[in-house]
Amino acid sequence: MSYTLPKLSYAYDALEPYIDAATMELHHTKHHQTYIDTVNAALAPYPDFADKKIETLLRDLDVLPDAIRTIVRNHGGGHANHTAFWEWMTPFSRGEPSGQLRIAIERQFGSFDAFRSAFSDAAKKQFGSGWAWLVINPAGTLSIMATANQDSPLSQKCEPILGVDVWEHAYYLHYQNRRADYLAAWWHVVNWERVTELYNTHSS
Ligand code: MN3
Repeated sequence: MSYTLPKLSYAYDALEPYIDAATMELHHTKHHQTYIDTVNAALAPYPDFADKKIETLLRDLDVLPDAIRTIVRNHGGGHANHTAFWEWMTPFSRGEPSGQLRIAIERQFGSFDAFRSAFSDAAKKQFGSGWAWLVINPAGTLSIMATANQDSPLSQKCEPILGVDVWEHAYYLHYQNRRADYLAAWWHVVNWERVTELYNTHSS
């Protein structure tokens, strides 16, 4: 078994004007595909590991042979992170969360605006390539975190329920070096229904 590129549930131009079609197509067909091809090639000689879900491997990198641990962390992480990222965006964003997720965000961060501001800060301050995340931490509460490169919160026993890619390839074509402008636009396409679904799954 090997990993394959997931189909998007929307067209490459569906997130415009916030995320442009050229960035989406390149990001999906080239960047994500390369992570998949690289991790598949590394896992090919290890069928016991290749048969597992990528999330399972990322949750316990220590059990992997030395020869493939870094490739799984970087390229397997890239595959898992991007697979989730496409689902965290939608042309039909309702703008803000509601229900139990909203209550949990307000309890943890004071208000939705305070959460959005703290999450954006984590994304802006991530030096170089990486991600900012909203996770369910091992204590079962919500936390904001950032990771470098393609490191997954799963490797730190945290369950990501929302994440934003702040590698330059995610925004440079349209926003050049203006990461803050990209982030401000990205909030318009967040798929809160998907975030809620993940919250409900992992918080119970
Ligand atoms: Mn990316």
